[in-house]
Amino acid sequence: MALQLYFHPFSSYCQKALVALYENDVPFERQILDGPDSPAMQRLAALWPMKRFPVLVDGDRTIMEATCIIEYLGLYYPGPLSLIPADPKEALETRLMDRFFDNYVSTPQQRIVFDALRPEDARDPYGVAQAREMLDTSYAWLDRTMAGRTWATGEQFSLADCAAAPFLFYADWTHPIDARYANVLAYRRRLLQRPSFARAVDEARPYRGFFPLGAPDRD
Ligand SMILES: N[C@@H](CCC(=O)N[C@@H](CS)C(=O)NCC(=O)O)C(=O)O
Repeated sequence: MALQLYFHPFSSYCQKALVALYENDVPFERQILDGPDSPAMQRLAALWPMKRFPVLVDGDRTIMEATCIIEYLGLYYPGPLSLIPADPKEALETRLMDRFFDNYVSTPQQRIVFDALRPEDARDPYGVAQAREMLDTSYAWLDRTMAGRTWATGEQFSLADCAAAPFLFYADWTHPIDARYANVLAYRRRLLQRPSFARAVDEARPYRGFFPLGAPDRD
């Protein structure tokens, strides 16, 4: 039975998993979560009560969390590109950068976007200001870290780049990356040119109207 991916094309965490699938041309069936009452969403709720996505189903196994999905693909469906280095010390560097993108780029970015979706009287300006401050700190740290690197950990495209691609994409829409962070901006451009991510971005184009802060007319 084919792998099933429960996802939405516009979701950043889903794009993280899609980049890994596309990098190695792994075949899978699309279970698109098109609305809270869709049949796919009902099946997802039965598989994973948190109802967070992406979720991968492989026969009777359910794998949640984008990072774990990518680790799972590497173990059970390996392709020509290994997204987690075989060397454990290099693998640690990859996981470290992956954690950075999840926790310090995506988390504050989502906080700002989800705040915009709240009713006006339930908004949290203090939390949004903190999230913006964290993104500024992240951009500054990443700019220093990326000096002389092509991809997140050096010259090898990895799990960490699968995370960086959608998270920097949406972070720049949400809280623009200042021109002084030239290394981060150049890295974001390289990610956009990577065919696996370019495909995910193209597939998500029809949904840009969903972006609550207004999608910019670029990328
Ligand atoms: N920790 C999860 C986060 C997944 C996540 O937050 N996905 C978002 C879409 S980008 C989601 O499920 N949103 C639906 C919701 O919050 O109810 C992962 O790494 O996969």
